[in-house]
Amino acid sequence: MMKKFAVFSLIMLLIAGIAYAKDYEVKKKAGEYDVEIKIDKNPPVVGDNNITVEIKDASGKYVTDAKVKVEYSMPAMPGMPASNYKTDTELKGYEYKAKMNLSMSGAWNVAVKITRSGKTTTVKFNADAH
Ligand SMILES: [Cu+2]
Repeated sequence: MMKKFAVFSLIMLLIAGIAYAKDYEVKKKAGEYDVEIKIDKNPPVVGDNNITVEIKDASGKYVTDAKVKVEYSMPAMPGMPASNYKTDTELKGYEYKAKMNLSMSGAWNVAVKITRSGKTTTVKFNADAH
């Protein structure tokens, strides 16, 4: 009985693992929010990447009245000045969507800025573009 359950769990984990592998995902707690960020390319690519942000408040409800911006940058490196980009997101249902154009391969610093009632909460993560 236990063994069967263990095998079943392992299979479910494998399926979940495969399902998760398709998007680049970042889940973070930021202030009072649970933020889930997905990039449709995994790994992110040089060129256009679609980024989706989902925000839930402390009670688990989707937040749809925030202003969400995505900033992405790469520090200066030999032969390349620092690059800084900023884009607004558009709310579709409960997902904030934007397009990120990564101009070169390497490590990008991404900051998702959530502004609501005059207060800004930032979620930072790295995206390694290939
Ligand atoms: Cu660079």
